[in-house]
Formats: sequence, C-alpha cells, structure tokens
Amino acid sequence: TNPLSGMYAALMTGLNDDGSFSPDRQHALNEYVLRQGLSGLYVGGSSGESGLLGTDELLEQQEVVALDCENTTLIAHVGAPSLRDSIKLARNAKRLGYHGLSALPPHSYPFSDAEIFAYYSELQGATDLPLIVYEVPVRTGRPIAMETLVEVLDLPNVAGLKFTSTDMFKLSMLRRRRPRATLFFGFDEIYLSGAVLGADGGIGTTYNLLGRLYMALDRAVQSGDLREAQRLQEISAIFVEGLLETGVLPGMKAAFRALGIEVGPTRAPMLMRADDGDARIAELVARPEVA
Ligand code: NAY
Repeated sequence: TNPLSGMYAALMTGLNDDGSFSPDRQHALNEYVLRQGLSGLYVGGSSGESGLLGTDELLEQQEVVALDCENTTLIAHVGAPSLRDSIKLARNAKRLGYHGLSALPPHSYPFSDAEIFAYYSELQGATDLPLIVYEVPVRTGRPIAMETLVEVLDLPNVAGLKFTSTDMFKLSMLRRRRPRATLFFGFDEIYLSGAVLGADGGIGTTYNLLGRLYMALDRAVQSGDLREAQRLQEISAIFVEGLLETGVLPGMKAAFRALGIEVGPTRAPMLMRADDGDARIAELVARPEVA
C-alpha cells in the first residue's frame, strides 16, 4: 500500500459561542471521531474552517489534537495564503509528531501553475514529512494542469494528492501515470466512484460523524462487494443532500449538537443557511441508518 493510505476524517473545529477557538469543544469532538476507528485525521483543512482561522489558532489546534490523538495517523493541512505561514505550520506539525502534511494550492489570488509549483516545491523541502498536495477546483476556482500535477507529484517529499474533483477521467489517468502516489478522493457522497478508479483512501467532512460507515464502505470496495458498497454510499449521499440545504459545515455542527456534542457555530461569515436547519438535521440524524 502507498504511504498514508486509508480513510481520514477532515477534522472539524470546536468553537465557543462567540466564535473563538475552544480547546474543550475540540476535545469533545476528537473523542467522538477517534471512536469511529478511522485510519487517521486530517487536521486544519477546509472542514476545520482553516480559511477563517488565524495562524495562531491553527498552531494551537495542531497541539490540542496531537495531545488527544497520539495513537492515530495525523496529517496536518498547512495551506495558508502565504508560503511563510504554511512553512510555520508545517514545522510546528513536524515538532508535534504529525505523520504527514497537506496543503491547498495557493488560491488567495489567481496564481499561475508556475507559482503553484514553486509553492509546493518550497513547502515539501521545509520538513521531511510526506506531503499530500491538493486538487480542489470548487475551492480554488480552477483545476491544475495534468502536467503540473505530475511534476509536483515527482518532487521528493510529495507522497500523493487529495483529489476533490468530479473529473474522474483525470483521476484514472493520474492513477496510471503515478502508481506509487497516494491518491485520496475528497467527495464523500461519491467516494465509491473514486475508490473503483484506484483511490487509496478518502478524506472527508462527513467522516467526522459517519466514520464507521466510510470504513465499511471502503472494506466493501476492497472485497469486491459492490452491492454493499452501493448501499452504504447511498446512506452517505442522502445525508450529504440534507447538508446541502443548511451548508455542509453548519449542518455538520448541527448534527453533532443533535447527538449531544456541542462544537459551536461556524465562524462568520459562514452561516447556517436554513432557518429550521437544526430541526431538519436532527431529523436526519435520528434516521436509523444514519447515526
Ligand atoms: C478538507 O478539510 O479539506 C475537506 O473536507 C475536503 C473534503 C470535503 N470537500 C470540500 C470541498 O470541502 O468532505 C468533502 C465535502 O465536504 C463533502 O463531500 C460534502 O460535499
């Protein structure tokens, strides 16, 4: 198996009611997620609201999670508007014993592929940790050219790619071109499609809540049980459909609230999009097949 392969929760962030980072709420969430038996945690990514947090808060969260989660594989997402902050986060993760790094491509301005390559090239050289790069056009506004992705994958400390795109042919081409790269698929609701085209695992928001389901889904794919894989994927898809009405992260936070685990609101300007969002999500979570 390729390095760091497996199923990871894109860990969410515990906030206080006033929107500040809450180590206590983070602990409560970590405890729940660890019980799911996933391969590991992906810390400080989009699902952790990292685009809305300050670097100091992300450094603190890295530490809180490292102390709580000693016995699992930890990947620190260190993507930040500036390379400087990314390197700071990467070195902190290394010091804390994280097993891998990942980063969104630079996207706070419309950067060129050459700038994206230069960013990853510097970042992978900043520590000796394996780096998982990221293709996520829904966040960055555009896909990265195939040739650039392959060039980045060939950098010495780059171990793989988190592929959060619906361009499935691109995923299958990447699989053939770089068999030893670890490819993670990033859309929970269609994980099955990535897995059958050769993804080595998945990283997702809804894994925080439904980790056991995604582990079972991946096992079903590995053992060739397509019927069971489809059954599990459909439960995940129905859940994500519900989340789209509230916004994915506000809805996920409402889901935890419904289960008695308070992880706070999302940070402004990210808002719950439905007035009756909490009630809707509570209903969804109460369905026997979901939680
Ligand atoms: C992260 O933290 O970087 C991620 O969670 C990436 C994975 C998520 N994709 C995005 C674009 O946020 O889990 C997915 C996504 O929330 C889910 O599939 C619902 O669409």
